[in-house]
Amino acid sequence: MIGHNIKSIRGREILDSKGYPTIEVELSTEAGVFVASVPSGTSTGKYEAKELRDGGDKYFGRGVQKAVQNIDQIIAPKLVGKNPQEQQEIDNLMIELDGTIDKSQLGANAILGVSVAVLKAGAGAENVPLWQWIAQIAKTKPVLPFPCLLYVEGGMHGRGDVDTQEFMVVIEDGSFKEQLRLGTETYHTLREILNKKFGKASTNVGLEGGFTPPVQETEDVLDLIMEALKKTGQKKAKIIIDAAASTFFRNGRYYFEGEDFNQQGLSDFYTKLCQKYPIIGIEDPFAEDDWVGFRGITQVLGQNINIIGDDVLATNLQRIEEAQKKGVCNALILKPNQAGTVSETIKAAKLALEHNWDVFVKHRSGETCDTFLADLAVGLGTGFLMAGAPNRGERVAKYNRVLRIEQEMQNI
Ligand code: 2PG
Ligand code: MG
Repeated sequence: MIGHNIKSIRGREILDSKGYPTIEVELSTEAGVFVASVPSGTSTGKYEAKELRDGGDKYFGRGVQKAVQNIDQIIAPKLVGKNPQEQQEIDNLMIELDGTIDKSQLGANAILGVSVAVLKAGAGAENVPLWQWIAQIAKTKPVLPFPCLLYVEGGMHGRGDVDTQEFMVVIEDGSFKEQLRLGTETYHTLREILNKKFGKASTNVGLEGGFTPPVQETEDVLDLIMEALKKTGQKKAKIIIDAAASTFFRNGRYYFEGEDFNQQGLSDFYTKLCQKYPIIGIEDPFAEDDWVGFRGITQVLGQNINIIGDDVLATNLQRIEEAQKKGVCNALILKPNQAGTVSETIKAAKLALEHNWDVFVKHRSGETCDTFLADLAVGLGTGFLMAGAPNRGERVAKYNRVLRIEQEMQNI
């Protein structure tokens, strides 16, 4: 490998899918120019690495010019000349440069953008597809993921009708291409059902392309999804919900569907849902600090159901370790921007996989058309990809990338 060291790095402010600023990084080596951009959440957890925002008037304070400056003036000078295949070393260097626990000094958005661009340059230097390079450095076995397609959005992502934030469907049947087809056909079928029942406005979509019908109860949404699955003849379909419970938790109580639940009440509610519907996973059933609630439900449902930690674990190695010790959760949401570097994301995934946890690689509500997430899911062999509905370009881009990888794998 000659001449593949980093020649230049620069950041810029672009827009994410919600129309708010985010970071894009352009990194060049002799092998080419590598571009990476970072997503941003809406129902953001408090233990996530912190993105840096400018404050002030521009873009209502959400500008990322300071983070861009940090890339250009602080990170770039230290990284130019380095071998992009030294991912761990480069990530460690940025962590040191930042010097905080939550990456708030330079900004997790600045650091992750550079980290992913470095990863892409590493793959470029090796002249292999990104997923293959990820598997090489992580020492994992590449596997195509099941697509967890989003059908309905509520909570902070929808119009505010149903409190449950996300309803996803996984059809574990055939190849990735086939699963995507079946899941997408059912998505369109659900649109028809909603259109007939509630009129065309009910088929408008939320931040991640899921429908936002005027339905208040989780069970009613699930019934509509079951109707669509029945109509398309899906027998192997399973459902995952993201309760995103931190969003309806206040002073020790859960304000959900017009009721005021304690931990036991909410746990009973989920248990009933699991008895009635083919649910295989509940993401964030309790709030991010409610380890008691989490442990309880992991004990009650954990044998058969994935209790998936998102806000509660925040792709954070220490939190995952602690959760595993305490019997909290049995599956992980993997979001690179919660961790802030590629290396930490890989470590989090491996820690979960080593404990036989299922790992769900997941997008954010504010996305870009970067498809790194698809390569990450395949390369780490996590088994699951949650990239939203089969609708909205920034979501579909990730599923389309897996379709390409499916072909690439056949040719290797
Ligand atoms: C979640 C994510 C993605 P956000 O809660 O899982 O759907 O939401 O990106 O808004 O934090
Ligand atoms: Mg979530």
